[in-house]
Amino acid sequence: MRNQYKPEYLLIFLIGLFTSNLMAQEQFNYDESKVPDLVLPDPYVSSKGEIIESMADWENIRRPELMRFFSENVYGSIPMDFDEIHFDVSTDSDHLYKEVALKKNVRIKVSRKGKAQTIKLFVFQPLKGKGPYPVFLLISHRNAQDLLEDKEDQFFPLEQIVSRGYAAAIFDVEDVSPDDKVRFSHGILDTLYPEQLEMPEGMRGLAAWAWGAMRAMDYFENDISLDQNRSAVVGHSRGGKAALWCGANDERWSVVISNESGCGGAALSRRRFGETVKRINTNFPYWFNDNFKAFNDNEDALPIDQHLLAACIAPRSIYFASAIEDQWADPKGEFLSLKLGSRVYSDIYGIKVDLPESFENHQRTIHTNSVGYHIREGEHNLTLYDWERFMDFVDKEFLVAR
Ligand code: GTR
Repeated sequence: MRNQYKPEYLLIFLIGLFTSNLMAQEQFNYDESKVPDLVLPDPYVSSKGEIIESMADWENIRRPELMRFFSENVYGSIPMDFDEIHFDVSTDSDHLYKEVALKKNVRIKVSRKGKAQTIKLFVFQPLKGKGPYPVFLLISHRNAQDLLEDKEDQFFPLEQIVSRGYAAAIFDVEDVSPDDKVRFSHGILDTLYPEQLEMPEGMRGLAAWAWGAMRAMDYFENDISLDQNRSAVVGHSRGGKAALWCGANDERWSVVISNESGCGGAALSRRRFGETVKRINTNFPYWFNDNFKAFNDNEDALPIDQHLLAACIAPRSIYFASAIEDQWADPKGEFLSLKLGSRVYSDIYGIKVDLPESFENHQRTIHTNSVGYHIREGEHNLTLYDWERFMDFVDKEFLVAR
């Protein structure tokens, strides 16, 4: 039979062409031998060529410049101004964890220029022991209510956290900036800071989540049973990127914990391994500011790399965690970033940081002064295993007796 032209053949052909093109573009490197040599910005040379030698040089010249570079080119700066903040607190005695914790439902209402946004913060405070309790705050991109109703899920193992003498707090990013390409502005960006949306260097989703964590910290400062001076901000993956930006901006956090945050978080952007800047900007254009798009396939032009974000958190404590099967997040790039960034802890602040020279792709935990790290077996996730390591580290940092 003679081959007849049918319009659907053309359609199938076009779909085939489109998907094969897409697949050809979507090549991500997982081969260590194909990673080019890394040339990274030097923490100790400013953009004007000044040599950074002292704590004063770091704090007055280099750190402010790096924070500006991250603001302008990556995350957007976090607006600090609002007119009013109000905390409406009710305690809840009938909940799943009532044997071990007092639950506080906090509604944080922030107003600016006649408009307001309310964030729900849940705080679980140990029933035993004596306050003020040190706090772990989780920036949650998973539905907080669901997590609190599911005892099996250990993404936020509040029973274990509370039983170790910590308060466990959580808010859902949905209340601040929904984790959605279309709806992301339907939170503080539309209500409180609409001018940010007009600015290519403005705040977008991740910086908004960091802003939300800062408002939780405002609450901790107002609750006498919580110890805001011993507080840790934790995030997993996209939440871990936000935790890092929050911790770098807000010096009230004494510990900053980033779990498997990968590209645009803990991992070095210049290392060609796993997720790329272009891919993250394409899939999640609302996480970073518009200027970051200029670095798609152009990471070497960035005035920073992610090790310098870790450095900006110094001398406060920092923790990176990776998972061996989470190659998309580039565990080696996360380790190297911590290793290189933590030089500032020792060189500038005189803290003896003892991380191994090289990355090893097997399960291990290293808790050194002010800097913690672990890599575990398994996939991309936040698990009880991770939390137990975080708590061991934070116990040591806060000297909490168990
Ligand atoms: C992925 C994204 C990663 C990471 C992850 C997550 O799809 O590519 O950068 O953030 O989502 O948040 O679980």
